Amino acid sequence: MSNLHPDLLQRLHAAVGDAGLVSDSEAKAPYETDWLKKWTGRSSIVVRPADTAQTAAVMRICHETHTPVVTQGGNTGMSGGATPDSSGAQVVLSTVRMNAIRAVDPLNNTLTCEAGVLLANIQAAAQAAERFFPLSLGAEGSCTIGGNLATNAGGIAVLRYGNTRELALGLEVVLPDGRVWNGLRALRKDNTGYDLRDLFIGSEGTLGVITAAVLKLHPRPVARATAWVGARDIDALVGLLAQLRATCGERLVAFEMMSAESLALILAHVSDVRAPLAGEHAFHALIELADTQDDGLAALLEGGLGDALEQDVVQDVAVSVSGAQTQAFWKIREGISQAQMRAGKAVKHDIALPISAIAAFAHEAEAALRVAQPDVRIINFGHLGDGNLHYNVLLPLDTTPEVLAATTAQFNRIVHDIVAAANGSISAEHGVGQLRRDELRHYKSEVEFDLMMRIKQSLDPNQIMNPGKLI
Ligand code: FAD
Ligand code: 2HG
Ligand code: ZN
Repeated sequence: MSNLHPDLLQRLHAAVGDAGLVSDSEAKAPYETDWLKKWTGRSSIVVRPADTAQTAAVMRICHETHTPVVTQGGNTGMSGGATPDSSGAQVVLSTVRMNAIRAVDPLNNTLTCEAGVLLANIQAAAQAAERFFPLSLGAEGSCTIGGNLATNAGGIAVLRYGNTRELALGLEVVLPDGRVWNGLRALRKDNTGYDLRDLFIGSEGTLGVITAAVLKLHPRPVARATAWVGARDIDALVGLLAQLRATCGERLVAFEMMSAESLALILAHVSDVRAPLAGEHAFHALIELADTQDDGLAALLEGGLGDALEQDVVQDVAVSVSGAQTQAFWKIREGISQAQMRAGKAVKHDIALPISAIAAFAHEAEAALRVAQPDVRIINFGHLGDGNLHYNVLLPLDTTPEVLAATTAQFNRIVHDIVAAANGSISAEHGVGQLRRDELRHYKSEVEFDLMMRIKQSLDPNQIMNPGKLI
């Protein structure tokens, strides 16, 4: 702890007590490595405030002592945003102890909670009140709502309900200097000036610490119909998506896509999963409809997919006939991150494009990558319904850090240039973090970057919030 300001430890201890400090190296270790095991840093100390007042006290101290702070929720992020650097000078501020659901208001359809509440616990609290909180992602048992807000997480139901941003009404934020902004308003309309809430959503811990939020609840769907389909190419799936949107409207909740190579990877590396269709197909989709009443939802899906089969848009369809089969389909989809970790080192691209540009992108990117490396292993999957592809490239497990860095730089340029030319985004849902920080600088216009820098400078003049990330 040699880099610590002389009286920092004593002041932090006074602010959060014994239960709020982790200083032992072994106990700190889990906070210093990310879920992917891609980044490892070294913190000076881990601080775990119990509430907003303690968070404010910690931030005041860090502001006064110019101590850098890395906020961490569930540590499931995929861009290295919550990992401290290797200097040993950064404090990790963990929100794990701020885990209270403060209120559920079924009449207003809102839930107010602290930032460290696990996403799965919010879903359960909504369900207990006969309501529905639609944010859903593979890490929902470990990620926190604070992390979801800070990354503006997407997941599998964006098509119907939007990103985390669309699910938040109000925020409470501790600013870098320790002041508390109480924006915990449970309003659907509030045009009282600049939208500070939306500034903090997606700011990845670089502008302040989100300590609490008011979330929107939705009516609870009671009917669900799920299917797995196989198609010849991604173009066909884009066509099917348009057809199902037209016929199913708001009832189409999820349209997830994966290539044959992605499916093969999951089948090889995840236990207790089976191929959902008998034949071979170049592309697969997992499709789900849901509604608050069951007025023939399964028939609607079967009808739509039957038409697609007849028109030869898709070549095979399995409509789930039981809860167990539905779960089995989703287990395949949710195994993809684990499978990639087990099989190799992934160069991850988290891109968004207009859905109409997806097929052309996939063809162009594959051709360009194959010119660079003929046997390249493309793991193309993602949230096709939102135009969000995880267009990853898998390298062997024994790839050295030097080769990984060089290949990442080369493949980033190829993939991101094609994305930029189509007016897409190089950072769709996982956040920029440290993974895409330099890429962001490369692709943001001078004007956009300048505006971001001015915002950062005015909120965090001492540059203590998550240095080295995002900006
Ligand atoms: P962390 O990893 O702890 O932090 C992420 C970022 O948010 C960091 O920059 C951190 O500094 C900041 N932060 C955290 N809490 C706060 C706070 N209270 N105030 C201010 N800043 C804060 N993401 C998707 O979008 N869609 C998916 O489908 C998806 N699937 C996933 C599947 C798996 C198996 C895994 C492991 C991850 C997946 N993710 C997905 C990524 C990840 O779960 C999300 O980014 C999630 O929102 C991170 O939440 P967290 O609490 O773990 O945040
Ligand atoms: C998903 O959609 C997640 O499954 C993880 O966003 C993506 O592993 C990845 O690259
Ligand atoms: Zn995703």
